[in-house]
Amino acid sequence: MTSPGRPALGIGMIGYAFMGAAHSQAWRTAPRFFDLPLDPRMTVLAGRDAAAVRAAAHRLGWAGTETDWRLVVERDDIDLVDICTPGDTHAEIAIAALAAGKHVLCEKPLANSVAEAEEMAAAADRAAEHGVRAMVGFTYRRVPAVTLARRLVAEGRLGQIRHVRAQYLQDWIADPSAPMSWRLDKARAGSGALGDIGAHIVDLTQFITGQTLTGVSALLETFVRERPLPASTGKLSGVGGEEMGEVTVDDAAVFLGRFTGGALATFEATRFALGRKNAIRVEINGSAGSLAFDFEDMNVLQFFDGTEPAEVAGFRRIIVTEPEHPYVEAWWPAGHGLGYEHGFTHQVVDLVTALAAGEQPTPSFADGLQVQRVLDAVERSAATRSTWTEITG
Ligand code: SOE
Repeated sequence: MTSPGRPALGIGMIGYAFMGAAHSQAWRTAPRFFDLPLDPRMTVLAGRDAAAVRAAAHRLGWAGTETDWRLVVERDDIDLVDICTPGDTHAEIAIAALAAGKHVLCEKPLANSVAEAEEMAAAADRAAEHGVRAMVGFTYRRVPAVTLARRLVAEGRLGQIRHVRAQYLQDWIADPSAPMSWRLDKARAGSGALGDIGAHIVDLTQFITGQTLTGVSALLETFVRERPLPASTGKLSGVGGEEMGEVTVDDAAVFLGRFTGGALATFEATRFALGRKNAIRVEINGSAGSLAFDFEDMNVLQFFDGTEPAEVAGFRRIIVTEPEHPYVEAWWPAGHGLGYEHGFTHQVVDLVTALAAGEQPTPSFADGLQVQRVLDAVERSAATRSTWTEITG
């Protein structure tokens, strides 16, 4: 679909697995439901396997394909590069794209190390001098109930924040026979549950509270250290004689933290919480009220107003589907609910709106770098068994 009369925004996307599919639906859907100031064109999809990338482009709605991301970055009809590849390629692609004058949307976590994230943030600063923008994809910020939570905190409805409790619970590798994948390989993913899902709750809690973490004390654990390889490249050591690969990342991360405003925080990120599929839970207690969110009930925000008389006070279950709620007016009548994919669509809406206004979209690469510093502090704290590790920089 094209929007005549609006400046075109040529998109080149790199990668087409889970995140590529999620971003593709967002680029397809955003202009159909929202009145965007620019006309995003799904111009080219890049992947190394020519036949596979052609099939993916056809399925996901991309006009053309390339088998080398460098060719995407060089193309004159590309204004924005959308990076949906594993973390080990983020820095190289993003820095090259920004140097070529292309806006960048990069999947989270921003990078596999603080050093890479620093280079990316510096590249984004240089590009911003020429009006070229970079954004990192912490998409859960754009769940309407989460955006509403931030709004309530900013309005002072919670008073002074005292406790932040956050969990990200999944169970997709709780079974030891679940195969190796790039997400379990430190060289490709940077870290395990910590960077993949812990990064989300660090970003979410900082986003909702408007504060940042100042230090952490952490534990990391890898419960299953070898897993069957899907390909035939590993050593033979499994019980059934199957080829096994070494898991080089954490399976779970648990840490304490303190926020700039003095709030005490607890975080838990695990892929071993049997029965919990994508339970992102955030609970915040302030001097005037409390909030609770659970992604497994993502259209709901629980709010306790501590200023109400005790005889009627209690957590209220706000169904966040009213036209007054963030992003909702563009969608369905009240009560009809949104899903996982809508966060990605809202991300495109906010990004395109900021680009058209010549403004910096958020979260920026500097925000992504700050989250990376938190992840790094967690790893250092766990490795040194130190009781407290400051987040500096
Ligand atoms: C896998 O754990 C994963 O796909 C993450 O990589 C995503 O960021 C999260 O949204 C869902 O789970």
